[in-house]
Amino acid sequence: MGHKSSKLSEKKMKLILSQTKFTEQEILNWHRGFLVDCPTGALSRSEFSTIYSIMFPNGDISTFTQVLFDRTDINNDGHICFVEFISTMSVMARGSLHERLTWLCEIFDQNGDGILDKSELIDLIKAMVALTGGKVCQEAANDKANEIWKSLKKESEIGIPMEDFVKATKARTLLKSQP
Ligand SMILES: [Ca+2]
Ligand SMILES: [Ca+2]
Repeated sequence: MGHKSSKLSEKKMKLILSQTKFTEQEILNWHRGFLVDCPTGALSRSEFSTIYSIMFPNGDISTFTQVLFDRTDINNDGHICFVEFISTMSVMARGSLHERLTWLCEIFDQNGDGILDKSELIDLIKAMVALTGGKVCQEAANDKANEIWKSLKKESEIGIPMEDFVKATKARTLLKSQP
């Protein structure tokens, strides 16, 4: 207590409460854990990757963590502060299926055109497998991407519109009893 970075200011707490689905107590717990992993209060790219590789040990999610870092670092200063970190955790941990799928699509839509091209789709599938605890395999991700590509891409389009992907994946996930 008393150390500047060890306490969340009231202003920051208010901001986080308004931007996330966590309660005040949960935010304090996250903050405590964040400072253990990161006593300086700001995560570098490599610290961020390390945390995620511990959280998702089953696959190579380096592409995902790189993209996620860029996306989470909202003010672009090369570090993730607690407010940036907790906003991302809120979507990952508390978002609805629709919110999480949309968020993932937005992360992987690297050129921001609202359409998933083939390589964006493959990276997205690899991340989804890793995030659900599966083992990531390039070949299986390619096969899955081809299957989705065939079923969702219309003749006239250059890729798959994000909303079509979200809708189809949501329907499939809800229908399936096993992931
Ligand atoms: Ca930042
Ligand atoms: Ca795109």
